[in-house]
Order: sequence, then C-alpha cells, then structure tokens
Amino acid sequence: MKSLPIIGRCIGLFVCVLAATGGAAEGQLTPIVADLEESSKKSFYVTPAGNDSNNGQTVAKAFRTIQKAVNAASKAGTVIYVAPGTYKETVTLGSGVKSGSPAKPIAIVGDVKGVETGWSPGEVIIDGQGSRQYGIQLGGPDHWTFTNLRITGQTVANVYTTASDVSGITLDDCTFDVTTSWGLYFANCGNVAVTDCVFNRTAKSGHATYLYQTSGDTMIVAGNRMSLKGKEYLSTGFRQGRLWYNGGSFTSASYCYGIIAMAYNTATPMKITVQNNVISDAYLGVYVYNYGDKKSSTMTVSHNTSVGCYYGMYVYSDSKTTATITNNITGDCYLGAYVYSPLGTLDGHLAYNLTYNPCKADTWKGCAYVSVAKLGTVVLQQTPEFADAAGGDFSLTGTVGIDAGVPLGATSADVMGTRRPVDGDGDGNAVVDIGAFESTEQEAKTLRIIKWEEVGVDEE
Ligand SMILES: [Ca+2]
Ligand SMILES: [Ca+2]
Repeated sequence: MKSLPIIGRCIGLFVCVLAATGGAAEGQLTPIVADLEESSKKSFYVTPAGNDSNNGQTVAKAFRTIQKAVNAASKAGTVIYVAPGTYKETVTLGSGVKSGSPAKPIAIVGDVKGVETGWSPGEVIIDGQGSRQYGIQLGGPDHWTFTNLRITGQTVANVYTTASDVSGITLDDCTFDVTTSWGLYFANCGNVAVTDCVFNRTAKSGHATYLYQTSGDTMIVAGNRMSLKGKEYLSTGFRQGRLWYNGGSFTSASYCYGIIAMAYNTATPMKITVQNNVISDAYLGVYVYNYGDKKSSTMTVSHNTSVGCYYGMYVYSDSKTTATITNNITGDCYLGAYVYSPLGTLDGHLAYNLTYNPCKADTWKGCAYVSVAKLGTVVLQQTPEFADAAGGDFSLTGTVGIDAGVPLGATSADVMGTRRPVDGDGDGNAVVDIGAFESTEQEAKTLRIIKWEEVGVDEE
C-alpha cells in the first residue's frame, strides 16, 4: 500500500513504462492504466490536415471538422483542441450533442500557440464565407466553453441560440467579426459568460451582444472590447442624438447596441456582472436590465468605458435588485447615463462632452434620468485624455479619472488583465482609476525618475 502514493506522484510515464514491460505489479497497476486511457479519450483533435473518418483521439488521427469532434464528445470535461487554420462550417450543438457539467464543461479550445497540436501558431477561424447564417448555433446542450476562436463571415450572427434552456455557456478570448445583425444572439438562455473577447465592428455592424436570460442565476460580460477603429471612431452620429442604422441615419428602430445584458427571471435571483468593457459608437453602449423582482438579485456595472453613444450607459432594475454602478466612463455621448434603480448606488462616475446635459453643473442630483438610492461622487464635464482611442486604447494619460475611482464595485484587474489598483498619480496611495483601463503611466514615470536620480548620485 505504501507504493501507491509514489505511483500517484509519478503519474504518466512511470506507470506507462511499468505496464509496457509487464512488471510484477501489473495487476495492481491495471486500474490506473485504465484511468489514463479513459482520460486520454477526453481529448479530441481537429486540424486542417485531419479527416472525419479518423477517431480524432490524436493529432495524427485528427478530425477535419469541429462538428465531428462536437458529435464525438461524450463526457463532461472533454477538451477539443483545434489547430490553427480555417474551418468552413457552422458548428451546431443540437439536441443529440452531450452536455458538460458545471464543474467540468466540454471545451472547444483554439490551439493558437500550437502547443497541443504541434501546428505553427495562428488564428483558429470558423469561417462562414459570407453565406452561412451562424458560426456556432446552440440548441440544447449545456456547459460548453469556447476559447481562442475567431468567428467571421456569418450572415446573421456569429453565435446564436433561441433554445429556451441553453445554460452554462462561456465564450472566452474569442474574436467576433460582428454581422450587420448580431455578434452574439442569446434569447431565453440560462447562464452565459462572455469574457475577454474582441468584437470587431464597423459603422454597419449590428448589436455586439444580445443576451437575454430567462433562467439561471449568473450573467457575466467582462473585459470585452468593441469600440470602432480608425476613421470610424466617433463617426456614427449617435453622440449627437442621431439614430443610425447600417451606416446611415435612420428614423425608426433597429440601431446597434454595444452590450445588451438583460434578465427577466422570475424563478431565481440573478447576479449580473458587466465590468471592464470598452465600447464606442452604439445607440446604447452598455444596456443592463434586470426585472425578475427577486430578492437578493445583484447587478454590478463597473469600470466600463463607453464613448460616442446615444446613451453611454442605460441601467434599469426592479425595486429588489441591489445595483452597483461605479467607476464608469461615459463620454462624447448624447446622454451620459440613464439609470433607474431604486436600490442602486451610482458612484465614481466620469462623464464628459455630453450633447444633452440639462443638469449643467458637475452633479446629477435632481436630474430625472438618474434615479438611485445612493448618489456618490459624480464628475461631469472633465475630459480625460486617452492614449489612442481610435486604436482602441483608452488608457488614461492625463490626470482626469486616474486614481479617481471608488472601492465599491472595483475590480482587481483591468481590461488588459493587469492589476488594479495602481498608484497612477504617484502620491503613494494606490486607488483604482475610472474606466476599463488602469493607468500605469505615472508609476512608470516615478520609476524612471528614481533610476535617473540613482545614476546621478553614482556619477558624482
Ligand atoms: Ca490607479
Ligand atoms: Ca494615488
């Protein structure tokens, strides 16, 4: 029995060698070998050189289509590694496809670094070629995660579901080339998480995310970037109060939103988290809505940077939801924020260059379009300086907004995944910045000054 812990620590090669040489302890080792075989079956491989008549269990026997691997995945915890390359298909998770479990989702991982497949690094692209409606269509199975995929060339939505019970879906580190209708379209779904994704939009793109949960208890939209780039940045006219549809002014409905994160769940309390997102040029940059009327529901809408929109931020909740709306930037907008939340707190907010601003002064107190239980520090009409807004870099480089946030709703990392808070104004006290980016500029300057002074001393 004493040997068991040692085998446990040597898992892998040691066990395999003993088994191959038919060692004396073979009988004892058999169950462990069986376990290893079992776990190896939990990986499938898809490569551009694969073939769907293979078993998909090794790179040499890889599948050619992601769909084939999806159909083959039979166990919770299965990982499907997809080699760099282009996959011209719609990946459909229909009713015959297995679900993962909350602790062990089934994962499709774009092997962009080539570590698992041995392929040269590159993007893993699901390409609709301008003719397929969807990149991924979800129709039943729960608890699937999608990582490091680029989904492009679809005609309706990059990812789509209208099934009523799809839950436990995570999209992480993916890139979506948003169609003229939707990037993500999730109607009537359960728990969804969209994290660290890039939504490439143009002035003709539709909604980046349309998420509407009617079940589950958690919705997360965090660390996503969806601002327009180059000459299209601040080009759409939303910020002057003009509606805009597919690249032109429009007088009726159908204009793009950035983030739509809505829940109408009367069965269970919801926890909605919308943080560290970067949006520009949308009708509603950040639209968060909870109306299940369940006690202990929470909404945290913090550290978003939303510019060039008709409404930078539109947050609405029932009277039982505790909403934390803090550390957001809404600027170059028609109206900075419309907030209605009877139990809500609005604090550490920065708004500037508002076309419509009946409050005039540097506070929103008394403004009809902000109705919350607690109104804290709200800075209006101080214009922050961004590093390269048209390039998507909204790092603060001046003084406005740096170390100006509040602890409530603060995140421990910014949209780039780097730490918060950083002492950005060099006063020795690290405080979070307002917006999606945490500035490290002043800290870097301070370090340079110290080094220069040290050099100066040495030279004397
Ligand atoms: Ca700071
Ligand atoms: Ca400071």
